[in-house]
Amino acid sequence: MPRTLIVSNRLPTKVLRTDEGLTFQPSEGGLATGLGSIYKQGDNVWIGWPGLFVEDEAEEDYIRQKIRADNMAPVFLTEAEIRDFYEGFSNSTLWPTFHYFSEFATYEQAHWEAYVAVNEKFCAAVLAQAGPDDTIWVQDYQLLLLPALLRAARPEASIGFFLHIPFPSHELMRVLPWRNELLRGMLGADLIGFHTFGYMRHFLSSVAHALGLPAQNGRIENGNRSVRVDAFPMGIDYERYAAAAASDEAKGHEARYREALRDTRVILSIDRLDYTKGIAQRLRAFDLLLQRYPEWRGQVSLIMLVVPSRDQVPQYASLKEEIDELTGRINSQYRTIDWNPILYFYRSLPLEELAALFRIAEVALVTPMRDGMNLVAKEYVASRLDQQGVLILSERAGAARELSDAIIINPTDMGQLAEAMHDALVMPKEEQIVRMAAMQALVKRYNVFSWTKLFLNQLAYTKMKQHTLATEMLTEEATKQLLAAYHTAEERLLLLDYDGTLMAFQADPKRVEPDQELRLLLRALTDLPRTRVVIISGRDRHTLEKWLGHLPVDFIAEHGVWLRPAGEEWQLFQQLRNDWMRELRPVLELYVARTAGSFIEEKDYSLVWHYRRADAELGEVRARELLSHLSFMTANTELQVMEGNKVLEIKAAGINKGNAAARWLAKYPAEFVLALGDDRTDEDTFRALPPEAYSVRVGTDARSLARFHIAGPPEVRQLLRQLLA
Ligand code: GDG
Repeated sequence: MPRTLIVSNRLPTKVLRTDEGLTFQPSEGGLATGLGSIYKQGDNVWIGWPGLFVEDEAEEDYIRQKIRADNMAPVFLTEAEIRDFYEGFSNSTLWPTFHYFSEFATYEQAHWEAYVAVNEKFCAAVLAQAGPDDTIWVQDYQLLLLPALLRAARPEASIGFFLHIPFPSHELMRVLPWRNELLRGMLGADLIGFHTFGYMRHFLSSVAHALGLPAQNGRIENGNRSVRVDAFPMGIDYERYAAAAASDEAKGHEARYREALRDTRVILSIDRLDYTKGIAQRLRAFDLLLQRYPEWRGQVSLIMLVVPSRDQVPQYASLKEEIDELTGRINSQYRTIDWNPILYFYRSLPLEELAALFRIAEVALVTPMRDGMNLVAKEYVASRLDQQGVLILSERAGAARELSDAIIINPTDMGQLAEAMHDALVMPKEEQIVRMAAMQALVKRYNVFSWTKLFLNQLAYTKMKQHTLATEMLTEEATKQLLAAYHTAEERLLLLDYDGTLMAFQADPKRVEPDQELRLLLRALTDLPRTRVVIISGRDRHTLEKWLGHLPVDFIAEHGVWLRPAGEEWQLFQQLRNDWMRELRPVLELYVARTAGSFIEEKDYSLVWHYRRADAELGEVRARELLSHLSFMTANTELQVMEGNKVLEIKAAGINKGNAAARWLAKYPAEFVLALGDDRTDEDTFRALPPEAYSVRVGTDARSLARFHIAGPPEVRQLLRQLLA
């Protein structure tokens, strides 16, 4: 029975060292709740760090045993690993970079090495548990390398990855010396999830720029696997927050607060201490509110809960000082004997007190500079049982993509933020209710349980799709069968595509002249008895003739426009026209003018626009544009537009390698047929072949009509050499 394994840096339980020894506290984080129903089931397990340094093996064993009953398995980190992997690379390199605070990022080789080592450590811990068909769901930025490490060891496993923080623009990503390794690490997964479409777009763009892998419809072709990328905005356990807000305990706390505050109105903010949260900016905006609208003095208090975090890191310590100082200044400036502008708490509170704060706050300020999602915004919404209250939300929190009924602000625009607070305080109740009701419906429906289900279902679906679309690898065993069929056959036909199959791609298509090795190989193949070797290519006949004409091979050129059996003259497949070129060439020229690096190739009966050398992303965009432009211009004509590998080709409809291959087979029937090709145009060949033919797709994209696939031109040559043996 396949299992589901959850892997995250921290376990959903906190182990603390107290005077009474080690204590275990279940964590109430959103993720722990959301995945609770998954990891606690059957043999499933959650693997992660228990969150403290453990001195000896006896303690390790104790922890391991204690949490095993709750379906958890620990990964222990040394003090050096905590420093270099956790505080170092994770929190001082990735965290600032991914949140657009590059100026705070450090680039320490030693931290990187620790990051690699700890990801390997996690990999070993997962492998100790995982079977070949298990589903493994890796969480967050501390484990970006883990999917690929797992993939190498468990090629068949279903691996999901979810990033809880933003994925930044490639302009930030590219600053990291280890960007390619990080991206490749993530691509080990079958499904990669982000909170928003924006993060997903940034990721796809990074992958295209840094690794040169294109994506279509959120699918990246990576090696022999296609990786799905999608947005899964994480939700909360709505009922839990609604119930907490409705509890007698919360009501009791609220009554006490109300008594102390009398009729002062409350604006609330809750964050972990972090420079990404915009805490200081928020304080300045509150100061501005009191300056611009003196009538609020004595009337409104900001309750600011800051949860201690990472205070060993220098930036966090100085941020703490800044907040202390600002709060002190504002309070001392405006305070009266019976009113405090800011009620500042630097600690964490139990859930019921949090619920009481949510209840009492007429306005919630969630104004981070950057935030992957921000669950506090959703928790506030779930806690507003009377449907009143106003959420002020930063446009740079992932939550803003969903909660469009909040007052959305730019957190650096202090004036806008001050006005938003004023507007919120004077917003009519009816409007508050309309907005809050809409947000509640959304937060309730897209909750953390539906998030979990959606991700895991999508992962299962992605895996299933991979299986149904993928061709089988041409294994040693399959090669043996192929060779046996080849040796016993009376007549043998080899249909060989040229570019990408016999020769690797070059930036300049004119540079792909056959090398000595290939010429000798083809010569030897044509010397074989009862064997026809056909070069079936999209290239023009002149080039093929120049490069290979001296060999006794057959040619199918321009995707089947021209045919030439060895030793004979070129023949047209059928009568064709090319007067359309005059009209369409200027269109292609327009795209060349607009797309540096692209160019036109003119053949006898077709026109090709090449964009391999253009900027990867721009090339893809222009190709889409040109395709729709051309489909409009070629509607109701005899022409068709074909997409190849970084090319678009316009040619007569009905001319394709498949029709040419079929004709060839009719004329020269063979018992053994081997067809090798690497792109979409070769799929026509594969489709035209009888089922027993050996069709082999070359290259990293394994989705094909071919029966088998093989890695690349070197493997193709090796296979062909085996025919000579
Ligand atoms: C990452 C991303 C993304 C806070 N103070 C207290 C307390 N909390 C709880 C809140 C909330 C959680 O902590 C913080 O929510 P975040 O959304 O900031 O989550 P993180 O895990 O820190 O951050 C973030 C998230 O992952 C999920 O993908 O939204 O963008 O950075 O649940 O209520 N809880 C209690 N006392 C407190 O004093 N009990």
